[in-house]
Amino acid sequence: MAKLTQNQLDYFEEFGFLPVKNVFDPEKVTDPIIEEYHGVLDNLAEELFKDGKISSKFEEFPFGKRLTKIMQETHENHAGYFDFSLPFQGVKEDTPCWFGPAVFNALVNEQILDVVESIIGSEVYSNPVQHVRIKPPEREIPKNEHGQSILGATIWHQDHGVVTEEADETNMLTVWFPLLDAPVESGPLKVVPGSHKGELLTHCNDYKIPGVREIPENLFDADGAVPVPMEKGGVVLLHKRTVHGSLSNVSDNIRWSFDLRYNPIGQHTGREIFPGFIARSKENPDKEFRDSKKWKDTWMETRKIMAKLNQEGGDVDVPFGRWDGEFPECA
Ligand SMILES: O=C(O)CCC(=O)C(=O)O
Ligand SMILES: [Fe+2]
Repeated sequence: MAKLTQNQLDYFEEFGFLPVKNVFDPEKVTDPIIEEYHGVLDNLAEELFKDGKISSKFEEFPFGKRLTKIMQETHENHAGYFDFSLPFQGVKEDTPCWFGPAVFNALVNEQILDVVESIIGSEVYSNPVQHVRIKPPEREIPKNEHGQSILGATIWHQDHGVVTEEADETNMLTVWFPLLDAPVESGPLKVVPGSHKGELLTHCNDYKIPGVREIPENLFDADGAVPVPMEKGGVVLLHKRTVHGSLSNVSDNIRWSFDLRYNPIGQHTGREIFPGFIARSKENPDKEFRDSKKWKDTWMETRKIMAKLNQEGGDVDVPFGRWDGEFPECA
């Protein structure tokens, strides 16, 4: 297996992140995902056109431009349509999402799992905190009523802060990778080296931007942040307490990435209502889950369950966060 070197492990321990180039073959892993998402975008365009929400299906445009056109006409980012996850609130039985075979293939890619194993050991669980992010050039994206891009840079946070308290002791590792080259101008991750050695910091709701939760910059060394550009085929590893966000996409292309998470089998995922699975086990290799159809089915079951919980205006039946309430740091 392509294990990380001692130097790489030391770097991760010291700085709380690690860029690793050439982990997997993009032609085998991410290109098929791009292909798959062309179909997803076709479906979206078809639906919106049928509903009279867009003036054209924009079939003549390449993927990024087409998505941008759709966002410009609808003033919606349609992020959920592409995501292999679900919202925390207001899920319906037909809430859009995407759990395609090419996506699953990335979650169980052996080269990625080799890297993960180097950090968390050989008993690897695929944690369901996972997303795709497809961000058009920021200057082309509509703004919301607060003057904020409807799909802009990711604000400062720690991934530890997005899971529930039950996962406080979980050794969760984030694996971020681009589907297209992600140079600095495309808005890759930015991280604060060494910030993982501190505590879980307070995440403030509506701190600068209404509806957005972030860590105030006076709680960490924001000036010490560094961008982490990455080419396709490479991954960026993040410790769960490393403070990070993303830069803005000031390029002419879309910035397209996956962020996956893994933890040792048996530890709490921090989002237990969403389904995870055993991605690798040296102890019980027969338990390794490799059925993309079943994976999709488990999420479709979850969608049905979620459609009865956490509805708008109703009770919070299943909490997803820990930052409700007032914190002195947020004043
Ligand atoms: O890709 C982004 O903009 C943010 C990703 C992120 O926060 C993560 O991978 O944990
Ligand atoms: Fe994150």
